[in-house]
Amino acid sequence: MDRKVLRTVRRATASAAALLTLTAVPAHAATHESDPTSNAAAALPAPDMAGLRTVLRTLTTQGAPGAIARIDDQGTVRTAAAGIDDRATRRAIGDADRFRIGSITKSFSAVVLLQLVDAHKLNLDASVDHYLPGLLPDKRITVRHVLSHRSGLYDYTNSMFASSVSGFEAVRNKVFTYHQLVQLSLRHARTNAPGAAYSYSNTNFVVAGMLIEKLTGHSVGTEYRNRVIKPLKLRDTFYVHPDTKIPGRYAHGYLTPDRAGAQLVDATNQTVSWAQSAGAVISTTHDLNTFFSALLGGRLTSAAQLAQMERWTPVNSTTRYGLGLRRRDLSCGVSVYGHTGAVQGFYTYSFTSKDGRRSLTALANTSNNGTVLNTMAGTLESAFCGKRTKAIQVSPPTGRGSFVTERNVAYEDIAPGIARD
Ligand code: REY
Repeated sequence: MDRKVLRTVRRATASAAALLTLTAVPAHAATHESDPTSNAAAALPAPDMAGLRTVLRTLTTQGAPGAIARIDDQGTVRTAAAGIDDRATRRAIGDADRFRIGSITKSFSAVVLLQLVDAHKLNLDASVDHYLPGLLPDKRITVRHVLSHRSGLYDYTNSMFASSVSGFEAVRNKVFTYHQLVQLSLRHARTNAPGAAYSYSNTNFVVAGMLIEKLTGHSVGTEYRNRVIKPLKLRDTFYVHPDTKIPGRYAHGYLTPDRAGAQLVDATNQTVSWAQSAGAVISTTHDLNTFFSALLGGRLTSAAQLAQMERWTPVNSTTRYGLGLRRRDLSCGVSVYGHTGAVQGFYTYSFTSKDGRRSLTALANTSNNGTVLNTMAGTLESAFCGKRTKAIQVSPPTGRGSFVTERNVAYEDIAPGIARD
């Protein structure tokens, strides 16, 4: 790659990372701030496609075999790709490739539950115990606490994946019940009192899956299909648990071992039973853009329930969490709405504008690589901030060093428990 281009990307990535500075925003009870105004797609600068392609190429130099991005903008489609989707055949990665979306599944689960609120079958402020008696040890934990990661339920994946490759191999073909996963969490002390702090935990969205099954009498797969996949005609979106294969054309996912220099592990085939309603959906860039456009465009829930999803708890200086929904504040002042996903072999970012009319989904087919994850944040900058070459100076409020390592910030953003890497 051209040296100058690479330098520009490095600067852009560094400035994006600086903006992700962890200023340790105290995650008290939800603050419910309102959103910045005027983030409608029409008011956004044109996407920077050259910048986006450069970010994708950079990802392939940082350890991702391949990377793709797709922008859907009021009927205009823009795609970019770099690298390969299969290290054995060396096939080029492409926009039609299906992949595992990890925690973006949480947004699907939240939508199902908010539709149930719309149908008066669920009350966000009721105790989980009201619907699932005896499951949790603390009756003060509400449905809202669970969907906003404020329950204090320990994330059992922290201990499960303390060693990334052996932890993964131990569960890749396992089938867990939801109860078993909750029990794994309850072996550990809770991280906070209900409602007192934000602490990202897969356990919360396992409980969400249990609520879906209890209230509807159907599996989460059936509910995703009936309430999201079919109405939005998402032809490339699947919930196949406990099947281990991705149907049709797909990108292989390559897990990066903890030991530097070790060979990537092909992690494509797995049950994802350790995540289920917290992370087991399969999709494409097209379908995820359609999903978040529909959600923010108000086509999946009532306006009242979308407003509930957008009651924000601070995570760090640039990220907030609603109900199964993230908000990221970009360097140009634009806020975008969506989710990130990390499942072995796949990192995904999927975000849309306030009105849902411009969406970006980006995939890199590796994981457990903090550099790749952070560089991916650059796809949001290119897609929503357009051409911005000037590096932004971040002055830390404390006067201490502001350049917290990219690795910490990104891991915190996806799942804080992984930060110990
Ligand atoms: C699980 C470990 C990450 C991923 C996780 N994913 O909680 C949910 C999400 C569904 O937020 C694994 N990391 C990796 C490790 C770290 O094993 N020791 O990066 O492949 O999407």
